[in-house]
Amino acid sequence: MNAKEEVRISKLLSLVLRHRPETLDLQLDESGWISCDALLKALAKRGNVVNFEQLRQLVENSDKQRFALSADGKRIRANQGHSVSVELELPQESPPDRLYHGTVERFLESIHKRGLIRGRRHHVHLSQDRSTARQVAMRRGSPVILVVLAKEMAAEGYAFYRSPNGVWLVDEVPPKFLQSS
Ligand code: HQG
Repeated sequence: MNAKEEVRISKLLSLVLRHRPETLDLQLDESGWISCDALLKALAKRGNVVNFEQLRQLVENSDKQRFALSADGKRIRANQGHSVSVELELPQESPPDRLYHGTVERFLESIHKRGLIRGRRHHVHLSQDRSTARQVAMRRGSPVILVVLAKEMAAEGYAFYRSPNGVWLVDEVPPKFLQSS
């Protein structure tokens, strides 16, 4: 697959593995996994002929490590970002002092009132560093970076999870734990 083709298939996989498995007549198990075999067959049925080695490379090359293969290589799932109900069973981890969230000006008023909310996703996504947060925000416009007082939140009992691709996940961030940078 060339790079353009890989991006196209990666976008299709994000749709199927996070949001709409029914697009390819597929079902995820309760932890979000699906058999690679079933996935490749369903893709081929719709004219996207991909072999296992190409799929393995796509998982490996994914800029944000969006997908994971099971240890035996038989199953695949999205690392995070789901809107369908899945239990990722991610380990709870102690966050660093500060985490970052990239957003845009037009959301700030609401964020100051309600804090960060997860919307359609399972969690609010936080970044380990400012530059990653900036990239996340740039999908929507001119970036505004918010500092999250992660350690203070954890001390008050909020659970933090870390996805294998380094994204930090929390259920919410109340306004008192947010600072402008
Ligand atoms: C905003 C991409 C109003 C929030 C990225 C964000 C990331 C509020 C938007 C991953 C709000 C939600 C996630 C409130 C939060 N009022 N707006 N109270 N609370 N928001 O896409 O963090 O390419 O669901 O600031 O790289 O932007 O999908 O979350 O702007 O890792 O792999 O509501 O998605 O990765 O947007 O991005 P999203 P996000 P992928």
